[in-house]
Amino acid sequence: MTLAEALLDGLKRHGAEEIFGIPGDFALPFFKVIEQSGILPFFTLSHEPGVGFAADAAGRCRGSLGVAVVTYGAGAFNMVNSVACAYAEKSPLVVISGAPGIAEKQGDLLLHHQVKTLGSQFEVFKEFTCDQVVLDDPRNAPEKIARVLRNCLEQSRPVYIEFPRDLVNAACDAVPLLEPSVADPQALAACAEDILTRITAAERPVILAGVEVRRYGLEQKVAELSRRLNLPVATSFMGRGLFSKSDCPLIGSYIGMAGDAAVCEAVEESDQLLMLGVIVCDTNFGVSAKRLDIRHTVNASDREVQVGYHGYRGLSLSELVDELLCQTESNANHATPVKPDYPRGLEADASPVVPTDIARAVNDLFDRHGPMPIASDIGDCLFTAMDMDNTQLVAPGYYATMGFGVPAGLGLQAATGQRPIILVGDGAFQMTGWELGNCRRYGWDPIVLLFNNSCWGMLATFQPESRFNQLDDWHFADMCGPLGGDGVRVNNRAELQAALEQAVATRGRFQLIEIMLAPDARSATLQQFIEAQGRRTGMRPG
Ligand code: S1T
Repeated sequence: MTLAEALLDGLKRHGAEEIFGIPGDFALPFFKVIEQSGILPFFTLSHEPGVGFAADAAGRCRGSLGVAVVTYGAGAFNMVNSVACAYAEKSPLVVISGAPGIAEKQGDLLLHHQVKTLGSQFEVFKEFTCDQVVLDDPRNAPEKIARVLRNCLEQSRPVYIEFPRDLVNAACDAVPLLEPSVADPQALAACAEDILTRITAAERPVILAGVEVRRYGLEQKVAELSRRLNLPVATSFMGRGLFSKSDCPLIGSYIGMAGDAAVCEAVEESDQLLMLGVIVCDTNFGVSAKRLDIRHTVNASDREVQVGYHGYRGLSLSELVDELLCQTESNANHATPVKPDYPRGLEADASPVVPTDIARAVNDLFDRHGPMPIASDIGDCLFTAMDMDNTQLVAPGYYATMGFGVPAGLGLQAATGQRPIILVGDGAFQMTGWELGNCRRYGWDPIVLLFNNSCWGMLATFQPESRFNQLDDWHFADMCGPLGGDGVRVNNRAELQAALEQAVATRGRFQLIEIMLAPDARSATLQQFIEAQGRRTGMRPG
């Protein structure tokens, strides 16, 4: 086989199911093989940030590799922010960049797309990928590809593969599957014992589950563990959407003082907090009422387990959860905690819409038609999502990049075949909303709920005196026809409910509902979040 075929076949055998990309001359030969070989389905989008977000989301919601293929320089650098997001939020994204051929590199001309040196791009991506390879020798390429893909999956972080264009058709062996890294069994047993002793001695133990639980496919196992140990489970803000399909004693999502008070109390008053795969960051712990007490905390993430003041290294979350299950017995008498009570029952009247109405309308819709997965951007739409039923959610809850929602929704539909709801603010829609124009070609039909408050609302909350946070009214709904979808603008609750029904009933075209909101209408969660952040940082909300 050729090096390009070996790479595609290796990606597939490591769990990739599709590719997102935008070609360029340094990547054209590889794109030709992608198309002609048909080894993996292939989708082109319009702008590299969207490519990165779509591939990231595809990997996130399937719990396997997402793949983004771009050209050298202008293409790859355009995707830097998306890859940074994937690194920060632990998403197994494979970045493949075309590159100048080995022969071309010998000449004395500067090559187009070259910035400083021909190695500059490699150095930039090295900073936020967990492993990298340049495929400059077909003889050792299979081993190197295998190493990089294994690290991508094991560390659940992006990796970078640079592919010189003159080696695409070089003869090459197949990519092997390497043995997984394994923890020291004695350390693993001791660590699990240590944790279980602490939980048995505690009065108010709680599990806080984060994104790694999804990344490593552990939802069912963690749910079983919580039943066995009779522990309530909260998710982190980033982990929202976990356990949507498992029978888990879930009490809600922990966002410190910004979120549900009962969840906040359960986590912060716990005398043994078992954090599984949580990103310990300011979106949850920065707004907590009190600091984490390390003495009463177990923190398992990034293949390390910190138990109080001592740590165990080289243990994956999967191995730890398996070992904890080995050391516990099933428990038919576990308590069922009170389920979170999300708002429902929208009054379909002529009142203007506020963000909580959108959550209410979506929950009512789920009651009538069944739950749908959600892709959300950052903005009040994500805080409003905390009032929606706990369905599958992909969102940049930690890195907080705008522009994620729309392309992530497309990635979600491509990867799972399920029709998603996309939540996005008007500011974020201005960045990557145009990727919706690619739906028609691929038959994607997401339902987009555009929160149009005609401003950068989160920023205006912090600094209301600044006029630059006001945005123009772009009338997004009017633009949908030529893009291949249907758009409708709604001004009140009755129109919102009718538009949602119409959207669900219309398949095969994307449906955009432009929900007009007053600039100062914000969800209670965002208001509390900004106030709590303000107390911490000294920035006072308006
Ligand atoms: N650029 C990018 C790519 N990501 C960002 N998060 C920002 C800038 C800063 C930023 C926010 S929130 C926000 C900006 C500009 C306003 C978002 O406006 P919109 O999408 O309309 O949503 P809403 O009106 O609900 O706020 C972050 C978090 O610092």
